[in-house]
Amino acid sequence: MGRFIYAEYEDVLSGATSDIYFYRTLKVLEGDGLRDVRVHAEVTPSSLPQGYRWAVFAGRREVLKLLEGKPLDVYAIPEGTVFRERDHYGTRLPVVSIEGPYGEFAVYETPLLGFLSTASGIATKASRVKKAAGDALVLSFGARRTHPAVAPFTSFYAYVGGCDGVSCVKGAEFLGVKPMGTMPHSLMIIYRAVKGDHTLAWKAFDKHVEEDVPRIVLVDTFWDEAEEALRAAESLGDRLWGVRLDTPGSRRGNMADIIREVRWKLRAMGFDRVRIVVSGGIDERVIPELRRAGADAFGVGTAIANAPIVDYAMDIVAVEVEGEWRPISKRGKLAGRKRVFRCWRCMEDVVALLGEGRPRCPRCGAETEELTVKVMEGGKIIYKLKDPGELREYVLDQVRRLEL
Ligand code: PCP
Repeated sequence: MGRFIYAEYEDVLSGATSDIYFYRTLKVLEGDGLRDVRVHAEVTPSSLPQGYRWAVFAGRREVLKLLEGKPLDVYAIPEGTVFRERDHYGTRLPVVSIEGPYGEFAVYETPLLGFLSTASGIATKASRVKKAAGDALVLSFGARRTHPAVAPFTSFYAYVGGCDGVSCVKGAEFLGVKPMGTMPHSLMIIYRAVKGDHTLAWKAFDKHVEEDVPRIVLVDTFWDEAEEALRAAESLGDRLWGVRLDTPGSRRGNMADIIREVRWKLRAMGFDRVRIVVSGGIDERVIPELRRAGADAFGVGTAIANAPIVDYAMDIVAVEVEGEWRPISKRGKLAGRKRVFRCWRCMEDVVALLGEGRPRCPRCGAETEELTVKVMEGGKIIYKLKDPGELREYVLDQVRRLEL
């Protein structure tokens, strides 16, 4: 049957996932000895997903891996930076800029934009979900909702965006964290079929699974959630961390009321410390009401794994001719090499042309801080990549200060 239909690491690195018209462009330029014309190309957001006022810039580390070793200089804003599509004056933000012989990176425009648009989409959705959840736990359960080859990538950026944990084993490995999860309905069904009692699965989980794994048991497989939750609390006592509700769609009349009932029954019966984990169709819109109803944690799959992308475009905005950089761009784009500056007090950005002074914050007049940093010089990565935990904190710090 042969291998799965996906691109291997080497395929991406070789540019095999690129669009054919970049190869034809290279052929044309080579034909006229223009392959190594030095250009300055920038990546800017064309649009954010509908209703989004900001997005999380993500995927830069993959872009650096792609371009590493090529005679290129790369400038970019820090990964995890929360940004608006345009600065205070309406100029689109150059989140990444590449400078060097065009022939060295022409074919990488496709994978480069692919990395940035998907990672930013996932991280932004995760941060919106986490913002809605506040201090409630958000677990990324999306590995089954995306192509297995990118499940680790999806988990990585779900975590960077704000998820507190991921269920995907390989994703957790890339993150350097322990995978987190609960139990599937299949476990309950087997105990019911073979031993005649599905609640034995809770005991069996407690008996066989490592001590440091929180005991979160499923309480919606056969009976009413509130009844099963009480049984679980009585059955596992203090060893029970929480109960998971993944109520089937056909039974989800009013999920908030179901949670309220479970919460009340546990409270009335002296098990109020038992947490309620909810999964199935969860996103930032439904979380506030479920939180108010008593949910303590959320398992989120589809909403984050199939997050709408952040639509980026890459454009040449300057060409070096006889040793001089000439600003030039297509219609609709702004020519010239640029830098992004930010007033962290007002979370206001200003884009300036290279060589222009440091702008002042258009709101408070304070000096701004340059966000654009040189991250690659002559193909060598010159910037220490933040570890995922640090990145996550950087994202959450900014998101806490913004409205959804
Ligand atoms: C699914 C699984 C995922 C949840 C739902 C993600 O439950 O537990 O974590 O849902 P979402 O994509 O709507 O956000 P089931 O399909 O019932 O699977 P299982 O029995 O394995 O929990």
